[in-house]
Amino acid sequence: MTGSWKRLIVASALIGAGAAGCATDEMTAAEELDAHERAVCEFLTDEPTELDECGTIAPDDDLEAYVSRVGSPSGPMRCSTRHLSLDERARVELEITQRQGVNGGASMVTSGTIPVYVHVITNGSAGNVTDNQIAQQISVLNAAYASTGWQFSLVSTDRTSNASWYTATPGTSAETQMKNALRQGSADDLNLYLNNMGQGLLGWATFPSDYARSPKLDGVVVLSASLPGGSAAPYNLGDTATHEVGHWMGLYHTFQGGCNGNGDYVSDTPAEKSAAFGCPTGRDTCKSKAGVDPIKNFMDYTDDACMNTFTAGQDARMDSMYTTYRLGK
Ligand SMILES: [Ca+2]
Ligand SMILES: [Ca+2]
Ligand SMILES: [Ca+2]
Ligand SMILES: [Zn+2]
Repeated sequence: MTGSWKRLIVASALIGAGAAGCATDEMTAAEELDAHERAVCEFLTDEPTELDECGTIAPDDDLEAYVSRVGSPSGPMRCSTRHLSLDERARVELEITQRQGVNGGASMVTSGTIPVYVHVITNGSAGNVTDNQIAQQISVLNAAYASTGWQFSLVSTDRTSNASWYTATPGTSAETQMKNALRQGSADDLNLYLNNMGQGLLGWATFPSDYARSPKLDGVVVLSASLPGGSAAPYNLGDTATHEVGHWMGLYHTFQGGCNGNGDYVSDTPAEKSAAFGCPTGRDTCKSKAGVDPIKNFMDYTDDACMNTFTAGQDARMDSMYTTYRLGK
């Protein structure tokens, strides 16, 4: 989609499949995982300093071997929500700080029930998730967000057969057409699209700070098969939606920015160098920073059965983001 990933694909095409096969044979499982983590890290950011930190996760030749064999971001790739640039992050921090200054922050909203409009996209035969699965998905969201004060209430479900929207990915004209046609409500309404985006992706979301610029694009898209009872094991307990709604509420990945800088701008989530996969208990990728990696956090990349936590700091950030960018907008 952007930057480094595309460049890597081009490089791997030049290397050719034969060379890749030799290199792959020499990689251990641990090296393979490191290479995958670096590929994900580079996929999600264009920031030069953060790309440099991605480069410390795995050596260049391991990454080249990995990409030349895999060919595109595949395997576990929880979400393709892009990391905001450092300039954009700075703007968001300024805007939410200014909002907190209004009436001493007295009008900050800390809880509420968010209306949900569900848009089921099929290709005519596949993708027709049931009303029961959608009800279960809303229940999963409400359980996950219970500690934050935020809850979700289904308003309506519509169903559309469209082969192009069924495989829509972020940044495409299919995404724009789908959302222009189907989006309901305003900034404080959640639009949840269910499709089969492909490319090994599970979902993507827009941030609250994107709303003013692109109101029609606002919302969350998740893989139909990630709903409770879907086929995307180990990502079929409904926490892809939990994770993507976290972005929609203003949260970044716990591993954003790696070990340095502001990370996810939440003080009670320990810094994490790269996305975690599976459920690696005790993982500690930022040894110089306090705490083990927050692998159970909904904003990491671990399996649905592994993630079960939003922190108090994340709750406060969601409250602040909602108040600044969504409330009454
Ligand atoms: Ca709250
Ligand atoms: Ca943090
Ligand atoms: Ca640590
Ligand atoms: Zn994400």
